[in-house]
Amino acid sequence: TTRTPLMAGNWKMNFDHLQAIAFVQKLAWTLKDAKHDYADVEVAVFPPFTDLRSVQTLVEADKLPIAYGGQDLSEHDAGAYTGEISGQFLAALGSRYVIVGHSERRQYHGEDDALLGRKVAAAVRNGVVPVLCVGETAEDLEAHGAAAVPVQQLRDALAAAGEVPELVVAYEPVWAIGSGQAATPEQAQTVCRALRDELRTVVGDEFADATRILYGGSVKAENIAGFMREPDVDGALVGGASLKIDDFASIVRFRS
Ligand code: G2H
Repeated sequence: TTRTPLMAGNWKMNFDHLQAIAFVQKLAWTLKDAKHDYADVEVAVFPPFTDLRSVQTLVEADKLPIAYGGQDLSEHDAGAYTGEISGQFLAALGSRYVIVGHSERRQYHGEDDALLGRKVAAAVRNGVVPVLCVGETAEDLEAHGAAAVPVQQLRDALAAAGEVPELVVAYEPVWAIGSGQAATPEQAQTVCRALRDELRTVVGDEFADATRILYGGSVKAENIAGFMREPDVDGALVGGASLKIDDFASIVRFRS
């Protein structure tokens, strides 16, 4: 890739704020010892909302080269929406990114592409970069092949979003998530390429060439290098392996 790789840890519902501080501190130490190995890699973590203030305090106090953000956000900025967290609040805590449309939100909370487009717009409105997740289920794969559904999801979300100055896309085949069965680098490349072509058509060449497209789904220290050799894979969204310091640090240092 000619783009700066992004290695993102999606903690899902793991680590309270004390565990979060301990983890980020230790991650920073581990990476500092190997600074030359990851000089050109951007590292981001996505803790639960209740950890974000603690992570911000630590990152700002020690000037750690670690970005962070929320795992979701409301389509609204404020108001009578019990239980929701807005892009405004995430921005106020220094969040650089926010995950939008993770398959677990699509599956367990019924989030559809129109809603996700409005969430992308809410992130943009507040100066937070959306990490839009797309991906096909095993049934989609069987019925339509790998790329059709993720490309359609991207198209529909962008149509509902309006103007998006900066975006990260995460391709996460649902059948590969938490299953231990990752896609092959070739499969990931095929879909990431199709997603970039879609950005080229809908937004334009400059935007398509600048946008990081990540692979996610059972990424581990052992398989990251293979994905990163593909020209259209610009990083990873890592779940399980992002909760273990050594595994996540090895993923960040995929070049060594
Ligand atoms: C996909 C991924 C992180 P895992 O959900 O977003 O999780 O790496 O555990 O498959």
